[in-house]
Amino acid sequence: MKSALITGITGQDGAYLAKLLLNKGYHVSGLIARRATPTTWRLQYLGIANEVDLINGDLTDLPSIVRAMNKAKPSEIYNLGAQSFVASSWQQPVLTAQSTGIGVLHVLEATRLADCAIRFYQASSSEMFGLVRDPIQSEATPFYPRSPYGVAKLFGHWMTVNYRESFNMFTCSGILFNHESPLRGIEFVTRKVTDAVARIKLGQQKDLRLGNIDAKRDWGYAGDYVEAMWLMLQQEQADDYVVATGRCTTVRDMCKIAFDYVGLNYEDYVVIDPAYYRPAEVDILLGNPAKAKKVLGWEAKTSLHDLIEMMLEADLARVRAEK
Ligand code: NAP
Ligand code: G4F
Repeated sequence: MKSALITGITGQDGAYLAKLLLNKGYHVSGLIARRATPTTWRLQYLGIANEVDLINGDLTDLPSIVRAMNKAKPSEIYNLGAQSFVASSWQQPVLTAQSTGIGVLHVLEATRLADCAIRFYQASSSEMFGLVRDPIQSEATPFYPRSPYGVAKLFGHWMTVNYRESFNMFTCSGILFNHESPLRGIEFVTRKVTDAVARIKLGQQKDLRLGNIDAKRDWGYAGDYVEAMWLMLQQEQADDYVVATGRCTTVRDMCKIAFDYVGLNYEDYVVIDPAYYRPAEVDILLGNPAKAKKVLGWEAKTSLHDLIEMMLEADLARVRAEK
């Protein structure tokens, strides 16, 4: 039986990936950081909380990762754990550098110490393109990060490449563009919008305060994207891949899709609040997933309309259940 260790198993992608791997017959372990309140709600939502082995540890604590590796004995490791909210990375740059950047090195080192044959996946990010150097970003596009988060991800990305080239390890970096789902954290813009639209529709909220609604993102569905992660580790050669839909939309138009779905006009509810502007913005991200399609046979299946509808239905159900 194949065995996988997932860091960040309590996050959006960790939960979907755990479900995918369980369905493929893997034994799945996950590194879980100690928190004061439970963090397994996503695993419960997907009905898999009792099917995975949760091992205590923290990305900033190398010995805990070494212990987790010894316990899980994985053939594949997926490093998804990170401080992943870009806006927070200006408020907590050191914590972000330690978990999102140095944390990658900890997991790579723990892998090298345990067994160089273990296959390693790193959750890299389109945020590394930042102030974009090409209108459509591919694996060949130079990086120009615009946030402490982007800088930390870039460190993790190059460490992943370096361990492949230095130690001949099977290390892959997935450069994933934004991907969302009903399990997305509430502070990210798509989920902030779908939660607010549900609350406004059901009479529990009056308006929706947003920052830069002219920003453009290439949004896909997390359930599609975890398949690309798994496919990368099943190839003969380790490599890096852009994972994206190849289409981008403004935050404004994404809001319109969400409000239209419940029969409301977004212009009546959206209030621009400069408190949500970022010190340095990434104005546009648009990925070219041609290599992932050619080599992995992967392509995004879910349209932005279908994704927003899926998220809205889940948020409408949640808000109704709160009543
Ligand atoms: P997420 O929902 O924010 O999940 C992050 C996970 O990391 C959570 O399980 C969190 O644990 C864990 N974590 C944070 N700090 C940790 C630490 N010090 N030690 C151990 N675990 C820690 O993020 P996501 O959307 O699933 O994204 C997964 C990965 O892909 C992240 O690395 C993210 O940066 C990257 N990424 C995401 C996207 C996207 O659009 N979603 C795009 C590109 C790259 P708690 O539950 O305890 O907080
Ligand atoms: O949803 P966001 O916070 O996602 P962002 O910053 O693009 O980062 C996400 O995608 C990255 C991949 O490119 C991941 F690596 C990262 O971990 C994360 O998952 O913001 C999207 C856009 C930004 O331009 C932001 O300025 O929406 C704009 N925005 C406008 N008003 C807002 C808001 N974002 C948030 N979170 N909240 C607002 O009120």
